[in-house]
Amino acid sequence: MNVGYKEALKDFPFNCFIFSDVDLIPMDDHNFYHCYSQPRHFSVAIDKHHFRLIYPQCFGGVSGLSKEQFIKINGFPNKYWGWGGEDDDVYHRIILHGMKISRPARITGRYRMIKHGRDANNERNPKRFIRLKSVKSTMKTDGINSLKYQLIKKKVYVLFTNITVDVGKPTD
Ligand code: NGS
Repeated sequence: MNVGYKEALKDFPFNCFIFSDVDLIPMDDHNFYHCYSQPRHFSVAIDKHHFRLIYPQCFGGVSGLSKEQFIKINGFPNKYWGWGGEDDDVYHRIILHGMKISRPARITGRYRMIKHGRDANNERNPKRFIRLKSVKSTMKTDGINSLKYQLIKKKVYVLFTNITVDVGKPTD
């Protein structure tokens, strides 16, 4: 997410960023992908979860933040390796900065999740729960201001740009 933000800004001075899991397909085109006065959670009703929000603090799937909102929260954390928790970390960052989550109505925010197995090297991250306990202090130093990566390949297509990067290995 952070790499996408950084790389997109090299191409154009965007002021709104939508982050979407690649397995989520919106079902209703009234679910407008633009930025709102508060950070937006778009994927509120996923078929896999019986078209319900699985918990009120959920911010995973498809989300959108203005550049200003993104900078305020120092972007996404970089210290979550493997599956889970990074979106909950962002939820806490938003709340800790005095913002609220904005959402579409359940009928509009419906999605289909493409069925797939777990990606190789994307096991559940056992450290996610402990990390989530210290967001208030870690958000200041872990985020867009500490992002490190090496650009390997950038291929521009008509509707999207495919970026390959090396993000290194976990250090703690
Ligand atoms: C929570 C995860 C989130 C994840 C959400 C939905 O449990 O990162 O499930 O996942 N949080 C933690 O593990 C702490 S889903 O079933 O849609 O793949 O986004």
